[in-house]
Amino acid sequence: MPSQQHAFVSDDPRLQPIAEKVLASERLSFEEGVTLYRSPDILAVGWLANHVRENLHGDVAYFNVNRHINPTNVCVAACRLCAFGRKKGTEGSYTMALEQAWETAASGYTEAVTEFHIVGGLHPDLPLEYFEDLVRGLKERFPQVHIKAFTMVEIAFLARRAKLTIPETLRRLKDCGVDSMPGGGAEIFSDRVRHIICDHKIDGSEWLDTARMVHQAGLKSNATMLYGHIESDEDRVDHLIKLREVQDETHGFQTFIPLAFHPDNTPLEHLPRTTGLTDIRQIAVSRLMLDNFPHIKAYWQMMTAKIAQIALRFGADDIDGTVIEEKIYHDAGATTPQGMRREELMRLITAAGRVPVERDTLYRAVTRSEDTFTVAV
Ligand code: V47
Repeated sequence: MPSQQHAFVSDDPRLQPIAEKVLASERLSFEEGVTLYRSPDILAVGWLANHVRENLHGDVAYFNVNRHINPTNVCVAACRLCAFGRKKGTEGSYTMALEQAWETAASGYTEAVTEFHIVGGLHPDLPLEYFEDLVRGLKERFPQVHIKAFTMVEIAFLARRAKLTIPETLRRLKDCGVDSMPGGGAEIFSDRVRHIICDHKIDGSEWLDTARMVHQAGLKSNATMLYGHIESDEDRVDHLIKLREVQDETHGFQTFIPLAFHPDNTPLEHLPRTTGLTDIRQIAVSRLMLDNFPHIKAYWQMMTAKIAQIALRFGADDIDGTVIEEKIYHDAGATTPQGMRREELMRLITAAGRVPVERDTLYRAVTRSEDTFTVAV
């Protein structure tokens, strides 16, 4: 049952004016965002986030049946945050032949997937045509499946390599069947932090500009934030506000996904992992600051199924999908399973007191019979 009938109470007097604004649907400021990160009253922060979440989505919690495909881990960048990327020709590096990528798409669970989530390294030699052929081949073989592919970082890289503008690159990718873009590569927009954790990537303003162009091209995208490394509370609020500003302009973001840094096998291995409370608070603050984002995702693979369940009461309305085979987090020490069955995702959501709704990538309800699906339009 939605819990909005209870009144807001908190031992932290700094939360009272924030609560008044949230209850009046007013936008929170930078300083108020910092206060939400620092308040000891996590239950009150969560209550407010849950209030917003239930106003938007009632008791519904979304999941999807998807498959991740990482065509290559070869990457010219050497981001300190990453355990996935390899230099070309070094041990553990791989690049899928197209046939292999299409076979990967078909393998795994028998449940018909509604989405392919495709991201990979910045390969020095793979031309734009490889990715166009990859996507075209997937569309031929799986015409019903939505293709959510290539982060802003990959798009900017592919455009530069092909000597095309970003809008031209987007047009080509759209023409061969890309339907939307995932939210990765945003990390933290602060230049100071970016120089340390991902020096070779596009900077924060380029990421935001690329997202703008994606949305102007008529494609939806997601957005992420990598937290739990060397960023400050102020860096996190700055990141959220920059996303909120682009969203005011374009309305092209669907979902925000906060990603907890996993340090294993990275040059930042000495950093501690985030705690459950940090993860929960991140979900709640995201829901409260991103007043123009329809969805907040508690990505179960990253935060564990148990924390994702709790997050459904602290602002999240989505736990992501079956995934089938995850590499980026598992290379960095994630201990969650590689994938999860549809039934299990539904059980987790139901046990959290929410109503599971299978969605497609555009948040339309999916109805299944046998191993096929239809989408409500
Ligand atoms: O861009 C890389 C992050 C992202 C590490 O859009 C790491 O629906 C933690 O973006 N520890 C890829 N994080 C994942 C991603 C994503 C996942 C699920 C759904 C969607 C979506 C997007 O993972 C990267 C980077 O920000 N990452 N290495 C690490 N060691």
